[in-house]
Amino acid sequence: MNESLQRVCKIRNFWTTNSFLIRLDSMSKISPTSANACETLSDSCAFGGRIVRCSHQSTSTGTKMCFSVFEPPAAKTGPVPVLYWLSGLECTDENFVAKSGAFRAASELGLMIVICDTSPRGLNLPGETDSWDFGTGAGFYINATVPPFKGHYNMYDYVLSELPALIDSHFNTVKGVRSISGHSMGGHGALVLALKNPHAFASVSAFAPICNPTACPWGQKAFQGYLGSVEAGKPFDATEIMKISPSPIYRDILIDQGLNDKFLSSQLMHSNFEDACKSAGQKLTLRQHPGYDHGYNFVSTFIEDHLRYHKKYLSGKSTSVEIDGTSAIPSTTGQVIRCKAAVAWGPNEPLRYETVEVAPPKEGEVRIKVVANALCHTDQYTYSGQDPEGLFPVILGHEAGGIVESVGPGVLSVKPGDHVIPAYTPQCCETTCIFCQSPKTNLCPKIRSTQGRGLMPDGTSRFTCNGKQIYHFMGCSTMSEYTVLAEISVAKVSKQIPLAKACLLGCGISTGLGAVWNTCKVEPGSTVGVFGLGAVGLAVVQAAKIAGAKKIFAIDTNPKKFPIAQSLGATDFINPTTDVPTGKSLQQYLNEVTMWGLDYTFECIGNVEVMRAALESAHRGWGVSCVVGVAGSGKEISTRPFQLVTGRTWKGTAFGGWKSREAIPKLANSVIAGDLAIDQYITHVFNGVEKTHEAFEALHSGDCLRAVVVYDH
Ligand code: NAD
Ligand code: AHE
Ligand code: ZN
Repeated sequence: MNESLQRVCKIRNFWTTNSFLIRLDSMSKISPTSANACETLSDSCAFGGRIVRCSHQSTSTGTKMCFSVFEPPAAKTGPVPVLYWLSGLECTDENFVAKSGAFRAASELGLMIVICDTSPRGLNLPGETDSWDFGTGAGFYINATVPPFKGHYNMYDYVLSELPALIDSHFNTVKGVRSISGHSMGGHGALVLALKNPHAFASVSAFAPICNPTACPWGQKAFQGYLGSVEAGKPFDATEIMKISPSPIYRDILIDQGLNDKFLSSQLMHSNFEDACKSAGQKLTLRQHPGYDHGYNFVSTFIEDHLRYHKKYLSGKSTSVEIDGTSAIPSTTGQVIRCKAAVAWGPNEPLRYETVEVAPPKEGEVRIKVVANALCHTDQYTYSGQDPEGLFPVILGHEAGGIVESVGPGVLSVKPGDHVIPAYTPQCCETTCIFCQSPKTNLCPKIRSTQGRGLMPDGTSRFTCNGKQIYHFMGCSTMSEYTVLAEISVAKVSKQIPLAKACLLGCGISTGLGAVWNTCKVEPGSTVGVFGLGAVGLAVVQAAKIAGAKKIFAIDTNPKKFPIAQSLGATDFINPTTDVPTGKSLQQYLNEVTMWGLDYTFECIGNVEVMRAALESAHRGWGVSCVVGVAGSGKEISTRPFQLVTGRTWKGTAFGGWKSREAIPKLANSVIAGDLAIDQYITHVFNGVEKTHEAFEALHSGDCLRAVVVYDH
C-alpha cells in the first residue's frame, strides 16, 4: 500500500469509528481538540466516493466553521485536485451539497469539491442578523476592517489560506493545486480571490456572479458595513480589478449567466465585467442562457461544464478529451477519419458512396459520428439543383442525430460521448449577437455566410474525397458516417431518446410545430389551413390541434395524406385537383366555405402559387399566412397589395422560430415524457449510408413522411 493510500485508509477508519478527524502527518501528536482538528458531522457514500461535513475552530473568524467535502473515489488511490466552491447569500455549505447535482461528474473526473460556509455564525454582533443580505450568511469573502465585524468576518483569509491548509492536511489532495468557483455572492468571491491571487488558483469560473459590487446595492451595503465605505471595496470588486489590470490574468474565465435572472441588471451587472475584461485583453467565456433564473436549477444544469473546465486547467491540459467522464481518448482523436459518405457530385447526378476523409475538428468545432439521418424535402430541393446556394460536390443531409467523437480546442458545451442533434440554424448566445439576444428571432447569423458557401467558419472544408474538396451543406452534411460542425450548431439531447427518432427534431417536425407555436402563436378556437401534408405540414396540423384550433383544413394533392392528417387533428380535407369546382381558384373556394377566410394558413410545399393561395385565403382583417416551404431559384411570390391593405399578414419561418440549442433538448424531453408523439412520421427505415438513394426514392413515392437512414458503423 503506498503512503497516500495508507493515509486514506487511516482517515476512513477514523471516520467510521470516531467523530473527529486529526492531522494525518502527525496522528499521534495532535489531539482532536487541537487547532487543526475537525469534527465530522456527517459522512456518507456518494458516487463511489463520499460526502463529509465537518466543523472546526477557525483562527480566521474566531468561531466554529462548517464545510463540506466531496471526496471522489480516485482519492483512494492517489492525490486529487480540488475545486473550492463559494456559495451565495443566505446559503451554507449544505445548499450546494443538496442541490448542485455536481458529484456524479466530480466522481468521474476525480475532482474533490470543497464547499465552505458564507460567513461566521453565532457571534451575536450588533446588526449581524438584521437583514438577509448582510451579516450572517453574507460575509462577502472579504476581511472586515471596521467594528464590530473586524476580527471575525475574515472570509477572504479563510478561503485563501486557512481552509486550504486544513483540507490539504486532512484529505488526499494534490497540494497547492486548486481552482475556484461560486454562485452569486460566491461568484464575486471566486472572481476576486482568483484575480487577486492567480498563483493560488489554476482557474476560475462563476455562476451569476455579482460582478461589480461597488455599483450594486448588495455590494455597497457590504462594503459600507465591513470596510467603512463603498470606495474601500474597490480592491474587492472584480470589475474594478480588471479595469486597472494592464494585462490578462487568466487564460480564460468562464461565467454562466441566466437571462431570466431577476437580479441581472440591478445586482449582477455582468456586462460591466465583460467590458473591463475587454479593456485588459482578458478572455472571458460568458455564456448567457435564455430562460434560466438565479437558482440552483440553473447551477445544476451547467455545473458539469464548470467541473470539466476546471479539470482541464487542474490537469495542466489545454483541451479536455474525455468520454463520459473517463479519461479514455478515442483513438481517432486528432486523426483524419476515413468513412463512408453519400457524395452528390453534381445536381441530380446519382449519389456515389465514397470513402471520404473527415479532418479533425478545429477550434470551436465538434466532430460527430452520425447515427441516423432522415431525409427532408430540402435535401431533395438542393440535390435537384433548384437551390440558388447549392454547391457541388457536396455531402447533403441536415436532419440527423449523432454522438460526439471529439471536440476541437475551446469547446466546452459538449464532450465526446454526448448525443447531439445538428442544428442548421445555430445559436451562438453571445452578448454581442443581437439576434441571439432578441426574443423575436432564432436567426443567429454568426456563421451564416460561410455556411451558405459550403464551408466551416474558418472558410475551409473538413471533407476531401480522392484529393478533391467536398462542400458542407447547411452546416451539417449528415449523409456521412462522420461530420464536423461548429460547436454552436449542435444541440445536446438526453440519451434517453433514441437518435433514430430524435433526428426528426433537427428539421421538419420542429419546424412545423414552431411555425404554429412560435411564429404564428395560434390561439385556441382559431381556424387553420395547412397547404401540403408532408412531415412539415402534418406537424403544423399536430401543433394546431394542440394549440386548440377548432377547425383545421388539410390541403394536399395527394389524398393518401388525409387519414394521417385526420389522426393528428385535421377536421376538413381538400384535394385541390378534384375538390375545387371548375372555374374557381383554391383561395376563392376556401373563402367561400369559410365565409371570410382562415385565421392562420401555412404553406408547407415550396410552391409560390400555393403561397399566394394561402395568403389570399387568410381571414379578412386579421388573417396571418406563414411561408414554410422553400421555393426554387428564381421563384418569387406576388399578390395584390390590397390583400395586405385589407388586413392580411404574410410571414415566414425558419426552423419554426426555435432557438435551436435551447429548444431541441426541450422538444426531446417532451418526446421522452410522452407529451409529444413523433413516431408516426417515420414511415421508412433503411440501414447504411449506401441506402440514401433508396431513401430519396421513398420520399418521392408519395407514401413517405420521413425516411430514416440508420448508419451501421
Ligand atoms: P414533402 O415533400 O414531404 O411534403 C410536401 C407535400 O406537399 C406532399 O404531401 C405533397 O403531396 C404536397 N403537395 C405538393 N404540391 C402540392 C400542391 N400544389 N398543392 C397541395 N399539396 C401539394 O416536404 P416536407 O419535407 O414536408 O417539406 C415541406 C416544405 O417545407 C419543403 O419546401 C421544405 O423544403 C420546406 N421546409 C422548410 C423549413 C423551414 O425552416 N422553413 C424546414 C423544413 C422544410
Ligand atoms: N438556400 C435557399 C434557402 C433555403 C432555406 O430557406 N432554408 C430554410 C431551411 S429548410 C430546412 O429544410 C431556412 O431556414 N433558411 C434560413 C437560412 O438562413 O438559410 C436559398 O433560397 O438560397
Ligand atoms: Zn429540412
